[in-house]
Amino acid sequence: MSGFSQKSRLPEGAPGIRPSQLRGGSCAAPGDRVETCLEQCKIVVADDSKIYRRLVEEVLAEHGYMIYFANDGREAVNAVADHQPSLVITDWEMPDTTGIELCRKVRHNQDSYTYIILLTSNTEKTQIVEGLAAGADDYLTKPFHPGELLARVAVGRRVTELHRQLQAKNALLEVLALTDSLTGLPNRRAIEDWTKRELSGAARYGFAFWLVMADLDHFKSINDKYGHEAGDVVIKRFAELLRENTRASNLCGRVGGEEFVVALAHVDRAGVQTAVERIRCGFEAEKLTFDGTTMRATASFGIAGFPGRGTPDLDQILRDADAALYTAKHKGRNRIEFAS
Ligand code: GH3
Ligand code: MG
Ligand code: MG
Ligand code: MG
Repeated sequence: MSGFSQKSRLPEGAPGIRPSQLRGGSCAAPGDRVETCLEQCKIVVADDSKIYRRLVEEVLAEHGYMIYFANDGREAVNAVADHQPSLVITDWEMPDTTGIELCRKVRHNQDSYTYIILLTSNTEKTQIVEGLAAGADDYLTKPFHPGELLARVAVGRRVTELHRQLQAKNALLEVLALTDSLTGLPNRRAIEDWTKRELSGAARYGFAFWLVMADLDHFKSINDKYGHEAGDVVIKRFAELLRENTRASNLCGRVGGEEFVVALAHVDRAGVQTAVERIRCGFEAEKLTFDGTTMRATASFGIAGFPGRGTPDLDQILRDADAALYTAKHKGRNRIEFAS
């Protein structure tokens, strides 16, 4: 997109990866979706045979797995949805479904990767191929060897752990890619995405939308006089002020350098003027301190809007806000100008 002209650097202050949950408690006999609670690796065991549920439990429970039992397909689907297990160990034939059908359902619904092991008395290769094609990761034939079950579960656990780490890192990267590192505000890309969405909403539902371009005044001289770090302090404080004065339905961000954008919706011209004037006055009144030195700074603002009628043109709105900002600078800075 053309309008927002500067680039922000890569961010550092984004939310951390969610730690996996730890749970504890007492163990229960195999049966109706009983929780056998040891540590955090959750396994749903779906089998209509009580004997096999018990056999699986005997192998896994003492190795710290948290087991949820399901007697049939419906219970298994619910248990997977409720507990988001790392693994599902499923029987091939159950009263209301097949292990293959369960594989398909788990694959279809899942938010995070679940490793599926088919446990079957069926040694027919064609059926095993069918199971793997339906989404199973592995299979074991009944009667199973306890050590082999444990080993295959451990493989599954490693695979899901890797999947989940990757997923968490991707989520973090997504946040980082939209965050400005110095201020923690949304960056240029995030603002672009948001304003495009918001502007099309404004056109569809007929509400007003405003873009405010803000630029710190004589900022180069602040850097020259007090140093770059002091300049950063000023930028961060301005960002905080924007955040403090931005309602949940609006957005503010740093487009780069000492330039910021505020986007406001559902407000008239007088409302925008009041909101921006509050920011301008607040910043002007700030005593900014760095290394024991007190500094003062001001900012200029250019505002352009979409009235909620006609076809919006984001690039034009940005050009208009930029031009208004230029006028504010030209007229002496520390002031607000609306696009003509
Ligand atoms: P005007 O009132 O016309 O906007 O003047 P100005 O000095 O603010 O504008 P100019 O574009 O000449 O200078 C902007 C300065 O902002 C130059 C650049 O070094 C500085 N700058 C850009 N990004 C950062 C940053 O992340 N930290 C600091 N400390 N300075 C920055
Ligand atoms: Mg069965
Ligand atoms: Mg500038
Ligand atoms: Mg400036």
